[in-house]
Amino acid sequence: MAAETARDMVWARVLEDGVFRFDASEAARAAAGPSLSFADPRRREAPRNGADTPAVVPAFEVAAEGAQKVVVKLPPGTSFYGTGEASGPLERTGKRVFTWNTDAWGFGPGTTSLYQSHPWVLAILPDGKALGVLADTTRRCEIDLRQESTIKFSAPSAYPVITFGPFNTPADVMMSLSHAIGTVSMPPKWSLGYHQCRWSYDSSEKVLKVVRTFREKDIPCDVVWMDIDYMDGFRCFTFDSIRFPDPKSMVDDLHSIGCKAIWMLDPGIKKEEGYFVYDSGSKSDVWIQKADGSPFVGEVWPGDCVFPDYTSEKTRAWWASLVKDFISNGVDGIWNDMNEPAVFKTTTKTMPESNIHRGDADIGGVQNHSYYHNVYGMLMARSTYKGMEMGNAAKRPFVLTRAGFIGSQRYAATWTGDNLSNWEHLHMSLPMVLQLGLSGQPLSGPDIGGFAGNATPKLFGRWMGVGALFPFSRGHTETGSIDHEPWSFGEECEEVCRLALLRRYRLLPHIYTLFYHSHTKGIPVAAPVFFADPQDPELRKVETSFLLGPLLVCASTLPNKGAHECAHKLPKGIWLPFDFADSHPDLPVLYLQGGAILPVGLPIKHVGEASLEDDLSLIITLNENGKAEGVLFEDAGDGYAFTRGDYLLTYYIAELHSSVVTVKVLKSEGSWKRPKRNLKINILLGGGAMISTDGVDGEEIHLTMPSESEVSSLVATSEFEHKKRMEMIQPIPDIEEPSGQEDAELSKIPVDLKSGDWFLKIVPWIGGRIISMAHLPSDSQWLHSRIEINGYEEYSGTEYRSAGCTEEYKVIRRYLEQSGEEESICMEGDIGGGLVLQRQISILKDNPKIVQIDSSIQARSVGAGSGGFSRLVCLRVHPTFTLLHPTEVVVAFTAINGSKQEISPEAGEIAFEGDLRPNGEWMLVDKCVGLSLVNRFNPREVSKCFVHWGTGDVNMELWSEERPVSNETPLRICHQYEVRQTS
Ligand code: MIG
Repeated sequence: MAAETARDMVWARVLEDGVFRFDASEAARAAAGPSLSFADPRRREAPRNGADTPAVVPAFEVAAEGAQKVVVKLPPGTSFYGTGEASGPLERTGKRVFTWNTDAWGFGPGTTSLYQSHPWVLAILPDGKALGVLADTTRRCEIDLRQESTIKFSAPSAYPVITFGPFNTPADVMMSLSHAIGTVSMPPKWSLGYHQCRWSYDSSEKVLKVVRTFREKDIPCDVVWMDIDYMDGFRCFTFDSIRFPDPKSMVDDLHSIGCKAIWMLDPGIKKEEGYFVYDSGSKSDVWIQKADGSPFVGEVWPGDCVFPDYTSEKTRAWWASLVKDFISNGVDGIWNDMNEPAVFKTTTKTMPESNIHRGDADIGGVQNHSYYHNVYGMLMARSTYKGMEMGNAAKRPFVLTRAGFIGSQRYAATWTGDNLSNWEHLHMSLPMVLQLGLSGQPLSGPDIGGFAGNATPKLFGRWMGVGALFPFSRGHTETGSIDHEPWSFGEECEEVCRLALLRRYRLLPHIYTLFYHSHTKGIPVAAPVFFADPQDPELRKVETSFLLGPLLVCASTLPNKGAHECAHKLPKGIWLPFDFADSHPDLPVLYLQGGAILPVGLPIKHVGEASLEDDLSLIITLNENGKAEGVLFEDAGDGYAFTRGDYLLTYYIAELHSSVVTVKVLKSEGSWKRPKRNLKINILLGGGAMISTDGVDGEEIHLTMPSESEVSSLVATSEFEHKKRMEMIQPIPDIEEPSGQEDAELSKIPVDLKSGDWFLKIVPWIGGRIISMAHLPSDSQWLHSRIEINGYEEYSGTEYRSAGCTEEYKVIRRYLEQSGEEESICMEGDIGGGLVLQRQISILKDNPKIVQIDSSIQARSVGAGSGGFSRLVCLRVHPTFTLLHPTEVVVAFTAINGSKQEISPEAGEIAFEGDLRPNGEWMLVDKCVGLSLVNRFNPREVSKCFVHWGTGDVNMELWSEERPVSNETPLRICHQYEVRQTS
């Protein structure tokens, strides 16, 4: 019921020209909690003077309990971005995101909640102007972009909506947003080098060996990471005394070869008397409480844990002082993991929403966990940052956080969490990094090579090729995987990694300059290609290329096609390709925009190797008028002297006059003196060709342009040479089965079944499993969809993964809708002893709302001695469904005996037999979105129904009776799924 409507809506000018705050009503305005996204929350509250009026006005709808819906309607042809850390395509029309920080191991393109929350949408209007909309709530918020050109937010309590613009360009919106939420803290320059991580390099020797190997092999690297196993029994702020007996001296050794060390700190503190962190935290009363006021205890790595309540200054100060002491062990940076916060062995994967935070009044006061859940990670990072500052005020803190909220770039970098080693995740890593950039977080990157599973050489090399050009560049992999260092995948891959990283280091002067701009102005470092021309609708979905300022990086995420073989859509104007004589079929292709000067450095192996006196190069593409300009920021690379003017910011220009190009310093800023250094000038001509000359930096340098005909012959020669080079170079061989079957499986392509209301993905090579079951009208992905596990599967026995069943299924029939049939697939897998498991999956032609799965265990060649007929078999249907709202779901049905049943997650595991079985239908009800997944079956075929609630998922199993089968007596279960709207 809309108790309050647009009539009551109030608005105010805030922050700066073009920025407005809207509230559902005066009362809603008063009820809204303080901002946690704003760097200075008072700026959201203080009206500004001005005469401007909002061009875009949101419509509010408030339900009786205070839940608030906001709709922003924009002109047709609007494209959506932002929404923070979210998977799926870059252009977000058609998507729905729920802001709820979640430990999302193995997420897929359809996952709706990842580790971070950004209730923020960037809209590019049809004319190229841009508008940003922030729903300033910490609560679980639905961002619904399913309806074209319409933004819908809904959250359970009052919150203001802030609109930024429309402004002329998306960069203008991002700058304006940064005036609200702040910018990225200036990263130390070393943190823009390459980082090597794994779970875990688990001894000092191993850590040093890895770093020394980088040096021996001439592969650049600046940082090595210590994952949880460095700790003594996962106790934060401790070191394992055997494997890391003397961390300080290990770090001294690392420093002596130019490498930094980053160490993990999780929020879960082992509940153990005598452990100094637990004791001092208990004494200071810093733990999050249960509703009854006692400390909440949840299980994480160390076992039973308590959790610091970072919502109070007292707790943050306590944590920061621990961090400060920790720094003295030689800690260059800190990695905050598991801070959604993740809690093991719970259905919700986190702590109860009824837990109590004793937050300070200025951030919202005492509230339950549902209020602070999404900002917990950011507040942890904030206090970690503070502790690093206290530990060494002369250094810029470096913190990496997994969980975050809009604004967390002020304290920490981030990565895109536990991705998978496959091509889909390589692809997704590009839009994810871009999306974070468009949500205020410029310093991000994926686990290069993929976290879960084993990469193949090709995948790893390609991922490094593009990963080396992400703002944050770190290789990482899970425990138990094969080695994932640049040299772990054969010579060709190693060479690609070396080239990729040397490229990054040559570009570091530019990347560092971009970060200076991002820090001072709030523009993203890696931006989508449409930033170069927001009016061009064809650029708005481009997601395999991105801009680093005027530098365009074009990658390929296709296994069988290099970037040089793909057609890249270039923005209008002049874009000239170039390389560092390092072009390679497995590396991205680089272009420089007309009118740009790109500063590049030497191919160094770590940041400390560079000095201000080093040679510098400028790569130049002249525009139509024969002009170009560029900028370079230089300083000590760490510390804060730059804020007091101790830096050198140089604006270079190039101008062509009667066939002579003059390159000079237009102006410079800062108190650093320009050193005497060589400056190499390279003017791109096209096709990779360039003319070069040397001069002295700061002085005017002249270059004579070749004649037009000379230019075309230089271009032709260069193109020819380039082509020859690409043909000669050995690309990384495409070994599809390098190390165990799993990788091969990951690289196969699922069979799509798309018809009516459903879109299914089926993987015949993994037990004929369905890994995705998307209901199109509601945009719900029901199955828990990881390619290696879960989804919909069937067993031929009562044991989990019954022995004797081949994983590989044969597709024996496939009907497509186009051929006038219903969309269906029939598969068969050998389960041994002359038996097969046959499964037909169909979307019914006469009722496209229904998916039908018809399975049977049949006898094929059962004879004397085959073992078939005497074998007891049971057909067990085993689907795993994702719980989008784990606290608001139930399994509901009417039993054969007429009783009504509602099973909630607390039930854990429960079986229904005899009269207690559902009467032919049961359903998974999501009360939050008002949808139910109805599962119909024939009770005569089903002897037992079984519910198993897991962590964020549920199994609803159907078991046949257990008996032998013959030709005449197959075992069969035919059942259906349909989605029903429930109110
Ligand atoms: O439950 O510390 O995302 O990067 O290697 C897993 C071990 C905990 C999750 C992180 C991952 C890290 C891993 N952590």
